[in-house]
Amino acid sequence: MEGALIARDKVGIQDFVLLDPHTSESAFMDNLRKRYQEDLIYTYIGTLLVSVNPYKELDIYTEKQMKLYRGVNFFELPPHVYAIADNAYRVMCAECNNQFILISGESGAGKTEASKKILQYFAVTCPTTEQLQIVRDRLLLSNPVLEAFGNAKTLRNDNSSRFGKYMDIQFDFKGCAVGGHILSYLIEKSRVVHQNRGERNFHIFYQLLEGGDEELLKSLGLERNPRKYMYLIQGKCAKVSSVNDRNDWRIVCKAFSVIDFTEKDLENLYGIIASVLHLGNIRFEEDSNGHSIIRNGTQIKWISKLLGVHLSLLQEALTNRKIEARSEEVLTPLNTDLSGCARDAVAKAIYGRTFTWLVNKINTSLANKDPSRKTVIGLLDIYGFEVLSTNSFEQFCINYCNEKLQQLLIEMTLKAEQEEYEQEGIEWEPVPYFNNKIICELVEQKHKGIVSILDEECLRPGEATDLSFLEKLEEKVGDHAHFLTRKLADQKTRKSIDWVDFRLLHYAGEVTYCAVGFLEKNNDLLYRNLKEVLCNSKNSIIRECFLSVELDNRRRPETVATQFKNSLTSLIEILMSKEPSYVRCIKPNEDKEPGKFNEHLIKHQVKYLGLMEHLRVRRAGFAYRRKYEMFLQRYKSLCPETWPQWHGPAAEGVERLIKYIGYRPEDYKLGRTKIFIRFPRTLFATEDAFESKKYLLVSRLQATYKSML
Ligand code: AOV
Ligand code: MG
Repeated sequence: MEGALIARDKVGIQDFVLLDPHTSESAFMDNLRKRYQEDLIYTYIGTLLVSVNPYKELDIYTEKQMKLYRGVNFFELPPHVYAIADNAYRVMCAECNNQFILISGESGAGKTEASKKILQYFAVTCPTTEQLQIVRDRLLLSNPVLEAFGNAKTLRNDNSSRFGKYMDIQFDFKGCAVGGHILSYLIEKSRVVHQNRGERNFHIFYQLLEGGDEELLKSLGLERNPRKYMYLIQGKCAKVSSVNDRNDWRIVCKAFSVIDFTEKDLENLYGIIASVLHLGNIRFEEDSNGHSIIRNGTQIKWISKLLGVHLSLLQEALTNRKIEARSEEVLTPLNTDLSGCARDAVAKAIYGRTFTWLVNKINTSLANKDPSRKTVIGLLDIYGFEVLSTNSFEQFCINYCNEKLQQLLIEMTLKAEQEEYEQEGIEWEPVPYFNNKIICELVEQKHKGIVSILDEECLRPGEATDLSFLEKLEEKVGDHAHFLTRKLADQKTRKSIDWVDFRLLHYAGEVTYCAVGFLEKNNDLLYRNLKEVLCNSKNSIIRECFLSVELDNRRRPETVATQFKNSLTSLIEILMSKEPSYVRCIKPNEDKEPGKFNEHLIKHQVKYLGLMEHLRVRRAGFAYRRKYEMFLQRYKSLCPETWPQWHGPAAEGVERLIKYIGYRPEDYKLGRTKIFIRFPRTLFATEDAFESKKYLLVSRLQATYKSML
């Protein structure tokens, strides 16, 4: 029975658990390197998958490969992201529970690619019906749409996700994919108006200019050359060799039609994309009083036409601020700088809200109306940890999000696992690990954390500044071991920190954040008169995005950081209620090139991802555990003594059962309420016997266990 034995790869070892028990970090690295050089990018640590980005197309994602992994036990084939997907699917079907696959790793490590491969795997291998084909297509095609609007070229990754995405794929009791639902997290809106050198705006702008036909561009008042648009030229790299904008445009258009966008939806949507580009080209100049006026009327006319908003009101709103004093409304003229800020705020607001509209639209098209029993597999693909030369509010949010996921992983693996052994009375030598909870608390603690301090400063308009925020931080969290500013730093490190910076020691390394812009980005305010203009838009997407109730609501909206913090808290709750599988992605080099295994960079990731600790816990621990009752209920047919019914205590029944089928003492331990099984293969062999019509096969099973001795 080959299935029960762990296949050896040509090169290296495919499960780190099988390396020498005293595996050092260098042996770990050796195995990873040897495999990587042979294009074996996947390796297990027990049931966790480690993946190293190959930066080239491999022929391991064919339909044939997918079918190979379908319904096959985990360790029978070389490690693969398909095996993780298939395992989650099978457990979901067998135990009727919800699963999730958490994919983590830093920017460019391969998370989005892995999540797409998993989705494709389900689309190809799950049973389906003719009616359900459309769901399948929509699930697959939701990706190119969201990537067009939510991904961009950064220095770290040519297709970097600039939003977080959690997707539930819903299955019916037959295992068919019947629907889906997407939650999106904080899109990096600031990119719409500003890009760092070497980076681009969101893909969709370039796709439209490159791929849209003449007539469409003409109707939108656009020129084909992206260099004509201020919002597209700041990074100085409109073209990227690895990205084919024209082709991607075609795919996005196809996706629009499959996802059920109407002609009108598309007209409105294109109008919005074009309006953002026109907005970027609006220039202001001063009149004789120092008040700003719009220099050239062409762009604003196009915007008024495309968004269906009143031309003179829009003009007025971009150059004046309306303040309500008692019951009177007073218009205060803006200077050119403030007008520029108002213009950028509109561009960011309409883009950000349109993105949310898109996600809702996709969700409507993926919604499954059948209320019958469903289980889900959740796929989490967020923006990875990133350190840029200048890190701002966006990096702070992204890195905090990564910090939270690392915490979830620790809670669900290293910590929970070790606590369970203790509770169950299993002898256990604790494995020490770094718990990043302390950093999460530094950011999110009520009243005392960075987000609360930032919010407090945002409540003092006119008085607070980014610098006063920094001072408050020094005052309140200055003694925290993971926090540093120039004032607090010692002589040696002082030079590398600017006066406007603060530094956090994240689980994945130090990041220096520039506090400039934190208050404004956290407040994310749009002048009231601009909102009014948009609320009266004739473009129905804009009207749906800017509801007039917002104008009546006098309460202060939640700040961006607090909204993000709350949405992450509920995400963690969603995940905690499901059974996890993990994919840990590693980025092999900074050059996005195949074949380059940068020891230093990879070792750093192995360290901060906690892979050695995970290995230690896995090796000393147990791969599977089941409550005695559940284990007995499932496998009782394998032993005449427990079949058809065992009347004594479940623990005793389990003991008889495993003795009968021949488990060796070192394969398992009996805890207070559960049986712990050391290696997956033991459980798989048991499961195989169960599946193959029970105790007819027990004798073969017994022989298998003997052969393992
Ligand atoms: P990320 O999602 O982890 O970064 P991606 O999944 O976008 O990273 O991967 C970055 C690039 O690496 C892709 O565009 C591919 O060119 C290449 N790549 C990754 N995985 C594979 C694979 N399995 N096979 C071939 N090429 C691959 V970020 O979204 O930046 O955190 O915010
Ligand atoms: Mg990504």
